[in-house]
Amino acid sequence: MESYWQRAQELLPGGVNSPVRSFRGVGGEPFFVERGEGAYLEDVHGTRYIDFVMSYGPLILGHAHPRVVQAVTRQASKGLSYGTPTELEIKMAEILCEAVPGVEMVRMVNSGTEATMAAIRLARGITGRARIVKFSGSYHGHGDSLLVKAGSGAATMGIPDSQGVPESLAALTLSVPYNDTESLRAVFGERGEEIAAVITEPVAGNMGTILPAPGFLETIRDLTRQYGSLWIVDEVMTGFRVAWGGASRLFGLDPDLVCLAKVIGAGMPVGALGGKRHYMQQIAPLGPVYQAGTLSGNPVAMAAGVAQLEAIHQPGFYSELEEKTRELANQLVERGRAHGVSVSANTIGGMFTLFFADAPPRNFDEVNRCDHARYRKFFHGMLEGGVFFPPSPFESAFPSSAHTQATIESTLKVAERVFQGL
Ligand code: HOZ
Repeated sequence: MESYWQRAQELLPGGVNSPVRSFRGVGGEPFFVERGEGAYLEDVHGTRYIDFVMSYGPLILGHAHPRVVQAVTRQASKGLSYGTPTELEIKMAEILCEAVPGVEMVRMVNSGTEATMAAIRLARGITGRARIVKFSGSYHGHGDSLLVKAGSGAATMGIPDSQGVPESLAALTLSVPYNDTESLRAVFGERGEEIAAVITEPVAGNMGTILPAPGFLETIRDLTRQYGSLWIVDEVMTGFRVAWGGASRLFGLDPDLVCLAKVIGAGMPVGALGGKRHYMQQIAPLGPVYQAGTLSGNPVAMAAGVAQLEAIHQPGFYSELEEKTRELANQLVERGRAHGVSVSANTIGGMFTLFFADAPPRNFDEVNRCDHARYRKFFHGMLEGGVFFPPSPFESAFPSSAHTQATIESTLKVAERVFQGL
C-alpha cells in the first residue's frame, strides 16, 4: 500500500501545501498529523511529539485549547461565512486598536501574505512612489514585491529571489542587511525621495530569531519620517507572540502601518492590516486603493482569534511564557556547550532559535555562516526522541502556555542525548 507521503507527492508539489513542512531543509520525510493536544502532536501512527513548531507561531495556548475550540464550534453551528458584517469583526478590531500602537483602523484579511501585500499597495498608493525597502533574510509572505532576498521557506529552498517575479518589479525592492543602519542611510541618501515604504520585522523571525540592535528600529522611523516614506511594521510573527500588542508595544514603536496574523487567528487563516486612521481611510471603499476578500473577517476565524486573545490577556501570561522560553533556550545552549557543541540562541517573548555558532547571529549573512548540517542532525535526533523542532534552520521555535515544566524537562533530556552524539 502507498504511504501517505507517496500519495501526497503524487498530488501536491513536493508533497505539501507550503514548502518548509516538506522537510527539504533537513532531509527525510514529514510525519502526517492525526491530532494536536496542548503541547503535543500525534501522528497517524500514534507517535506523540512535543511540538515547538506550533503551526509556525499561532498556537500560543497550545493545540485545541478548549476556549478556542468552544468559540469555533459555537460560531460554526451558526454558519461558516456570511459575506456580510458581524459583531465579531468589530470585537477583533477593538482589541487590535487598543493593543497595538499605531493601529487606529483595521482591514481583516486571510493571511500574513495578504496583509503585507495590501500594506505595500497602500503605501505606494499614499505616497505615489514605487520603491520599497526590505531587509535581507526577512520574509513578509510570498507577494511578488517581497520575494527578494527572502528568508523562511524561500531561504530554506535556496530561492530567496523567486523566479516568476518580473525583473522590473523586483528591481523596485531595495534590500539592506538587517541591523545595518549605515546601509539603510546610504539607500535613503541615494533614493529616499522614491521610497514608498520600509517594511520591517521588528524582531526578525524568518531567518531564525534575530533581535534588533539598539537604535536600529529608531533609525528606520527617523529616516522614513525625514523622507516622507511610510514605515510598515510586519508583526505577523511577533504580534501578540513577544508581548501583548506585539513588538511595537514592547519597544514603544510608532509604525504607520502594521501587519498581523498568526496569534490573532489562533490557527485559523487570518491576517490584518492596521494603521493610522488617515492612511487606512485610503483603502476602498473609502479611498482609491483597492483591497477585498470574500472570506475576510470570516466569523469562525474571528471567533477563534477573539477567544484566544481574550484568554491570553491576563496578568503574568507573557512573563511566564518568556521565562519558560528563555530557560529552555539557555538550558539547550548550556547542555550543548557542555558537550563541546558550538551553539547559541536568540530568544524573546515566546519565540527563540538555536543557532549552531559560537555567538548568536545579527543578520542573514551571519545566519548563513551557522552550521546548518549540525542543525539537521540536531533536528532529526530530537524528532527521533519525540520532540518536533522547526524543519529548517531559518525558522523560529514557539513554546506555548501548554508547555509545562515536565515537557521542558523531557525536551532537555532528549537534547542531552542528541548533543552527546553531535
Ligand atoms: N512561512 C512559514 C513560517 N515562516 C512556513 C510555513 C510552511 O512552509 O509550512
